[in-house]
Amino acid sequence: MKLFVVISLFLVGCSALTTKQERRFPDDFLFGTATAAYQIEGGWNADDKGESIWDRMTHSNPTVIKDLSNGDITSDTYNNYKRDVEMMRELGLDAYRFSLSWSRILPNGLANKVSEAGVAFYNNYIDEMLKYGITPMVTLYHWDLPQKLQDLGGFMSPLFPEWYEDYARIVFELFGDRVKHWITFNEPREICYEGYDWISKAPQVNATGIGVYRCAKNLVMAHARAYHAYKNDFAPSQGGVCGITISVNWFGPKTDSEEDQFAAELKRQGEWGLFAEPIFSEDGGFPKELSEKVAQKSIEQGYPRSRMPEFTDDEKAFVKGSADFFGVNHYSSFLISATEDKEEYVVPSLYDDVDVGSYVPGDWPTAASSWLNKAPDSILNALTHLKNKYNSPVIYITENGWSTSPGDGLVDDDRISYYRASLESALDALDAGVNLKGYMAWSLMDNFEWMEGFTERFGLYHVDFEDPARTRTPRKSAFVYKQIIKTRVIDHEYEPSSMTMTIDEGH
Ligand code: GBH
Repeated sequence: MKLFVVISLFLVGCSALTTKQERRFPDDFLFGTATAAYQIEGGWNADDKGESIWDRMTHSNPTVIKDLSNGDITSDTYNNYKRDVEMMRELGLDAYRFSLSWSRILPNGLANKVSEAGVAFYNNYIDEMLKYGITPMVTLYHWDLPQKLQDLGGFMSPLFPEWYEDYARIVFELFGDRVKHWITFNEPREICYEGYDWISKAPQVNATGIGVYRCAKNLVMAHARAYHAYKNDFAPSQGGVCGITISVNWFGPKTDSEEDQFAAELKRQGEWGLFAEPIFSEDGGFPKELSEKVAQKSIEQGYPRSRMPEFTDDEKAFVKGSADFFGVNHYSSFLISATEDKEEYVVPSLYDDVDVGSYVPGDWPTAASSWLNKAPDSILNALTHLKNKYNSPVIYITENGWSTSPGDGLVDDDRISYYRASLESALDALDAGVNLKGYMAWSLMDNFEWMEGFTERFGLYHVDFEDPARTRTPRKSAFVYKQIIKTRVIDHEYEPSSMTMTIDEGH
């Protein structure tokens, strides 16, 4: 009898193990890491590279960056790209997401002059990845607008979609024989809201309550122009896909009340609906409830018309469906209230238009970045919402990661626990039928964290910014991520046996 109990316990144990092992990521799931040009490249004026809005802002107004730093050299990928690819091989990555610096390719921003040196740099980087079977996933725009285009109005200019299409065509032509995954823009909300409304990032144009919506429309039109250019003139011969990356954090209602549920919906519309709705929804155009609210407030505030522009029917039709996939940058969750947790918002502004409160429960761990928390079911909630709302689009998680402080060392157990929780949540999303095809960890290595400079670290690899060689050293999380990629399973017990990195056979 005793033996029987022992044996059946053993069997139960085994089957629990097998069920656990059945929670595997599919073999064709793309595991990667992500970076962005201005954050890692350096070489800010190498060869004939043109000035970007981040070069201009950090040089002319250095105190806006927390540690007075800038991206002039940063991780110096411009001189270290082979080491970067070696790190990708060490991790066993399937894919690598990075962005192109527009003014490195077109020093004037406009298409009259292409930089040979700039193109050579990206050719070398891409070819080095392909040599080792790593799939490049390329973002055309990750925030570093050529300053010359800013001088002409940047995202406020009605000409912006035209400039962007010209740039996109050049890039597809140059690299499309080898690059099959294109992302037009990284995080429109951050571009438009933080650049033209809340002015927390370059170009810091104070057009609050107006700039964000104007930018949103121009950006979405630019995206659609690049998408159609690709589908009509490049995809037939090159055979790739083109999408957009939007920051989709999760905003749920703080209580079950109808007011809070509506508040959460308004918040989602203001955070990412502005960009997702015109592209992915059935109806097209800006989100309905938010549009109505902005129109009404605008009139009350004495404006002759809504501060939010409209899309014509032709424009709606042109933009609708203009993405082969939805790129999701996901970091945090927030609970939204119609009445509580509100702050004083500038009038007019996107936040004042949305006019809700945002709350983070005390038991959700927070990273070195104030806005970054570890919430239960964060990815599952965000992705199932997108699936239901937008008819099951193909989704890539194009960023997800955790920040630590510079002194925190190489043993980053909090980051590991965040990654494991995120990936469990991604598996839950797969189980729920979300069409999720890949996951890019932010970030391959420490880099210039925008307004926070080098005071927040996101890397699987530590970068020594004091060292002219910018030596890269794997953190513990690098070994854990590597193991997950290799086995396609999240083993919560796994501990690396040493901190020495090697390249596995076949990579
Ligand atoms: C991503 O943005 C970016 O794409 C990437 O370049 C960046 O390095 C990475 O995240 C990590 O930050 O401090 O309260 O003013 C994520 C979305 C939106 C997060 C703006 C930081 C600033 C909020 N980001 N937010 S606050």
